[in-house]
Amino acid sequence: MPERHRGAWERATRHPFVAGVRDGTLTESAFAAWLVQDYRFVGHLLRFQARLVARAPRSAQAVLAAGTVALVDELGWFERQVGALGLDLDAPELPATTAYLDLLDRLDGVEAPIAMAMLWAVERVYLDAWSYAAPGAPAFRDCVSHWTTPAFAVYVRQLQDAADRSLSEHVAGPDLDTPFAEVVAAEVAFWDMALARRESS
Ligand code: HMH
Repeated sequence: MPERHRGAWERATRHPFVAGVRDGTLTESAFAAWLVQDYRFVGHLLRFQARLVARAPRSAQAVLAAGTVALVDELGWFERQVGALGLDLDAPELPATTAYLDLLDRLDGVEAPIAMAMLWAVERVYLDAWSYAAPGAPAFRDCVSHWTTPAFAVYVRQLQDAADRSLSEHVAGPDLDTPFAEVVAAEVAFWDMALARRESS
């Protein structure tokens, strides 16, 4: 799938935000804006994924349920990061965040195997983006290692396998390109949003 959308995938996974994490040129305020908005995103992703567990094929339940528990832990991780930097978790939701949450809500209404494939895309884009940033400038290393641990890579692979399996068993001739392009565009807009906040937040 990333191969068929090479240009867009690179814009999402080698975005200037991620390049700034890598070389240390990312401003603290852009990072702070991203952290607070991503906390909201993960909170919504948890709800999306919990509903997906409930409607997924039997063979996909284990990986989705384990991932759901991991998202609960991840919210705690965000709270610790945000607390350490003294940021406000109640900062307003920005438009690119709202647009991405709306996309998750739409994916909540598509067949479960397609929604699973899109969940894989959401996670894979982070694996690739943070891997591109690795090891990252010292200030951002904690984040980089969070999304580049071998366990996260294994999870992303398991999601892919589970999505492939349920697509082949349950959906004939799915259009994955349209929702995939939407996910990747939402990722680019999310990074753009954080970078645009570099002076103001
Ligand atoms: C915007 N995309 C965004 N945030 C995340 N935390 C992930 C993907 C991966 O969970």
